[in-house]
Amino acid sequence: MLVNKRKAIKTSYVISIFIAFFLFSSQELVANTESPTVYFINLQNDDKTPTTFVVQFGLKGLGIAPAGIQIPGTGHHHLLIDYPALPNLKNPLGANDNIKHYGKGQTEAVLTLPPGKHTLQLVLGDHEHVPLSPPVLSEKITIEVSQQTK
Ligand SMILES: [Cu+2]
Repeated sequence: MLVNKRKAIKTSYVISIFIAFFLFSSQELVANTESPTVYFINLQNDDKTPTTFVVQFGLKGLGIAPAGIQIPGTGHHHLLIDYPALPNLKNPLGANDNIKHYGKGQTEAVLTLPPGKHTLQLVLGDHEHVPLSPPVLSEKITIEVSQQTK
């Protein structure tokens, strides 16, 4: 009888370890499946900036790799400046005044923009500059740039 009781305790102990392990691993799963996010660290919507200013790029849930280097779960930053809507997210992003590539893996940039309102949005692209699928886009923010006063 005592042996059976001990066996029952041992079994329930083993079961609770399994349950704890299962709970732990399912929490890990939740953490890993949280969708990646890209965001501006030092700017938010309606901020005012001088004509030359620093923009810091934040990224959660993915890594940064330079353009041309293919590592799963990584990409590099692209900044859309005054881009009317969204570029075609299936093709490599172009490079012009409205789309800046940070293909060395930069996580910040110094911008100089003319006074007035401008929109900024981050897009993470893969080693070939193609936006990730599903897309990893920041909020599109509007900033007001004004001439520095001395
Ligand atoms: Cu690129």
